[in-house]
Amino acid sequence: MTTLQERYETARERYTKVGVDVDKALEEAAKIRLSMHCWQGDDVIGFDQKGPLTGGIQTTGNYPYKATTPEELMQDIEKVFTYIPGKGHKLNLHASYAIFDGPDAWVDRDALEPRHFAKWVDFAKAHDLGLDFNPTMFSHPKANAQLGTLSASDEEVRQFWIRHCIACIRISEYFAEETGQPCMMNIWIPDGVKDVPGDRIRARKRLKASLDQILQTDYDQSKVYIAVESKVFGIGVESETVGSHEFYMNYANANNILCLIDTGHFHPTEVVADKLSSMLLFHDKLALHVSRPIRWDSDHVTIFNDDLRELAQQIVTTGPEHYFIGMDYFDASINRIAAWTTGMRSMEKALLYAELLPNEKLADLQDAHDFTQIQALYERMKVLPFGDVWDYYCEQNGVAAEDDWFADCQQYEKEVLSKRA
Ligand code: RNT
Ligand code: ZN
Repeated sequence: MTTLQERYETARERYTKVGVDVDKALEEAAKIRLSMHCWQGDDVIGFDQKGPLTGGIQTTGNYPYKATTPEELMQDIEKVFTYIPGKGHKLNLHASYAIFDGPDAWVDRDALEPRHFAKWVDFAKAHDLGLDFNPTMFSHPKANAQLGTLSASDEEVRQFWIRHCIACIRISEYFAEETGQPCMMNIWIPDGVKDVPGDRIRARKRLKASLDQILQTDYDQSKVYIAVESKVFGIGVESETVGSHEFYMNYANANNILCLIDTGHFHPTEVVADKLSSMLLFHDKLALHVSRPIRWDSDHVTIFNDDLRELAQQIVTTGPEHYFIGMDYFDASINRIAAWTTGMRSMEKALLYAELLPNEKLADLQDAHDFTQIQALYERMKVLPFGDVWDYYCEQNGVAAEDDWFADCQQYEKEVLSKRA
């Protein structure tokens, strides 16, 4: 049997022949940090309310053993991170994951404070994680997509969500101070219209005014990066989304905040990877939600497919330091730990794959109009022994190789998950 070291050496020789420095690729890939979303673990429910998931997003499936307490969710997150190569990753929290000490401690979302997230900060510190954050403007009595949140015509509702976002800025600042790393705070609202709208401008004007009011809050821009996330449509709001891509791209440009591109939020024939190089010419930083759209759903678990590889190649060639790479998918029909892991590892794979491409050479060939060679080279790269380099990378980073993580995950289901009440 050949050892992993031998497999790696052989692979490295093949890559070297194409002009790729494999050791450097491994080093670069390991520096790229991902922000893992907490919400795959409990089907986007959170701890501050008992109602269903609303806001035009949906989890489908009834796989048992979902985390229902902060302790269980933390335990699961801890497990997933043992399968993810690379250091210095982040955890992405939603406001709905506030932890209240006792039933009397509950406060509504406009009154949330840093102390409601102290346990998450302890968790992050214990695991060397950075933290990102999101106001939660869905799954709440005051959050109805058609009636609107930050774009609501009901002034009381609109001001409630403005207060919520400002509270979230304070919490994001607290995260940055405690972890010593900047916190990206992403604003996504479900607001939209199911059928042909009677008007398209008023709600957008109100959304703009709401964001302006939120941004009037003083905050340290070197610690908190505020982003706005667009969407093409949601379930039940198919005809118009108030926070469209044009709306937010312009808003982010005019106000020097970040635009967040969710790869599941565009028309299916759009190549989302193609957007990054253009966006970065006008911004130093760009935020991403990496997801996988299928027909009506924008949030399938990411897999190592062409779209993901192309996205990763754009991240790598434009400079990973410019990105906040967050993952955003949720599947309730399969083991959630495995879903989380597959999604995260597929992103890691795609980034490593991209680092292993002869990107300089491909760019030169493009300038030289040698389209024939570009095509042939891409096809050649696809059959190089990437799996051997990947396994080596996993071993180097102290995580299970591809053959091994799933058995361990099954063991976790047997020993931990299945014993949950
Ligand atoms: C919904 C958006 C949003 C959410 C999370 C839970 O379509 O993608 O980012 O998925 O905030
Ligand atoms: Zn998203």
